[in-house]
Amino acid sequence: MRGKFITFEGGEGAGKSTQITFLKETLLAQGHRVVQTREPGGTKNSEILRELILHPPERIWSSMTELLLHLASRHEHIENFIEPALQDGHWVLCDRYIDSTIAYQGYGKGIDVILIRELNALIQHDLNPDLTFIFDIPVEVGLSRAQMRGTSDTYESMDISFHQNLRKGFIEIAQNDPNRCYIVDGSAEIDNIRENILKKTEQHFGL
Ligand code: Z5A
Repeated sequence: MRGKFITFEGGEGAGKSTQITFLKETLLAQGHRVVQTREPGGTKNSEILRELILHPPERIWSSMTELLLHLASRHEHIENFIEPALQDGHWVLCDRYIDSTIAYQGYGKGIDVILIRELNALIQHDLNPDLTFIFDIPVEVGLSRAQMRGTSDTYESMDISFHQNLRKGFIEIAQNDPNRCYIVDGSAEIDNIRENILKKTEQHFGL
């Protein structure tokens, strides 16, 4: 049987990586086959693109180049990891996917969202997530969590209005697709978020 595809989305430091690991462990303990992955990245080739995107060697990418690099990374990831894993019956839990492209390159960098969706359709085909958790958190809280990690990338150094636009973008994406997207309060206690996500997953898939 084909596996399920769940994505985790949101701004910086919202707690996605923490929760994706919890959900993976719970699903594995329930006897499901589960793989965890991320974008940009997820395959050896895509991880090389990730490094280029997040740490440009010379100066920041033009917005269009950056968009195309994200799409190239996704195409590799879908063809060589996500789609084969789903066909093999694995649940695929993915840290970021198309909604990040709409939020970061569209709402954040100002590229036309319709154009992004059209270009993405060329490489994504019909592979839409079955369920998406969108983590919402005040920008200052998320950024301070991310900064405490001590590493920085091209997005974390953008100004506050960029991050506010992202937050707005993610909320609008969720509101426009309520059957797929579920908003998670990223500022809640870690254990509460974990229970909430598990409950929603069980409800959504009738587990
Ligand atoms: N990007 C893009 O522009 N376009 C695209 O199409 C795609 C991506 C796919 C990837 O970075 C970047 O690529 C991303 C968007 C862009 N922007 N950036 N930067 P990334 O994957 O390396 O970074 P990230 O996704 O933002 O990860 P993050 O900053 O690590 O955030 P997180 O995974 O959501 O959070 P976390 O690591 O689980 O938690 C952060 C810290 O907070 C950590 O110390 C936790 O212990 C703590 N934490 C977590 N939850 C809580 C709660 N509930 N309370 C208190 N503390 C907590």
